Amino acid sequence: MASDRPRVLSGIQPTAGSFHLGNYLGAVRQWVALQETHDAFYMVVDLHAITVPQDPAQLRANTRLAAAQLLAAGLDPDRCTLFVQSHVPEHAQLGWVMNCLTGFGEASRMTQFKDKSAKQGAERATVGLFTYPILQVADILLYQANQVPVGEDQRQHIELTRDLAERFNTRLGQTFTLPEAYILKETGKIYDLQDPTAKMSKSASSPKGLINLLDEPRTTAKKVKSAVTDTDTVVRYDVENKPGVSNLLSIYSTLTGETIAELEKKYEGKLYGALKGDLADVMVEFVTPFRSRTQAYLDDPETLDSILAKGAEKARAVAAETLALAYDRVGFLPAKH
Ligand code: AQP
Repeated sequence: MASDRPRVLSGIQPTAGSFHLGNYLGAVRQWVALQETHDAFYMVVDLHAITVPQDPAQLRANTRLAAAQLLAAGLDPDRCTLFVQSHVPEHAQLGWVMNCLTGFGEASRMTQFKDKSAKQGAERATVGLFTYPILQVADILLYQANQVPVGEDQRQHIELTRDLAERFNTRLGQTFTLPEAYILKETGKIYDLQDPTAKMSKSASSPKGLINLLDEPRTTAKKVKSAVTDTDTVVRYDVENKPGVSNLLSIYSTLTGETIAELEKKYEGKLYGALKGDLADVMVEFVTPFRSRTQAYLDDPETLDSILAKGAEKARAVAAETLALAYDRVGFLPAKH
């Protein structure tokens, strides 16, 4: 594997059965493209998943399902390293070191924690949920990643990663690469189809605005056709005044490669129904083969597990080297084997 390429690292949680359109357009689609130009490490972040309660059998199934969806989306194990986070114990090990470098106030400012803990009641939130951004810092630094392809909601965590890497390097000597967020303007935030000012999210209050890629295509088409727009009739990209239509245009444009300007022209003089109907067709065309490719990987769990085993081995080789350096810098006495 070429190692003179810049490195990317990213992860996705196995917390819902299906990926949603926000996960795909905000992150996974970029992962697929970046494996061609970068030394790419992608993982299913099961350690992050248990920051909220998980049924063990379901978590195992969802971990395989997440890997199957990543492969179905186009990740190629010969072009990237695909693995499961818990298969590489160095994540938790470096996570602890980074915990000890993070200020309590600094961690308290993470808006994702505030949002997520508010949803489930702050009292019930786990300490793991509070510190998950710091585990994410370790995830990224272990691979000396240059770029981290994620959605807009993760920007603050990449900033935290840079801050902690810099702090560690300054106090203990140059150890970690400072990563940059790789966030596309057009798809960094995909919005809920029923509430186009809120992020599309698996924990939205209603499933109507959430497009799950593994849903029945009929359901998907229906959700697109009943997307909330506005009382105006002009198909125009204007996030401020027409968030619903703008969201549909972003999704349409990304999936088909047609520019927003081309789409505005195409729907000139037409009603929103025409835009929604066509986008529903585009979505169905996209999800139908995605669903069958995912199923094909699930039908062959041995191949899937062996892809993940090879990925973990490759990931560990890199992670172990970084952890050893970090442990040495911290001053841990080396273990004699
Ligand atoms: N709406 C979105 N638009 C763009 N990118 C998004 N991502 C998530 N939602 C959007 C990006 O997807 C990647 C994986 O995120 P995750 O592992 O946090 O997946 P999730 O738990 O399914 O994401 P949710 O739905 O956002 O979870 P909750 O409801 O728990 O908050 C990340 O790169 C993320 O930015």
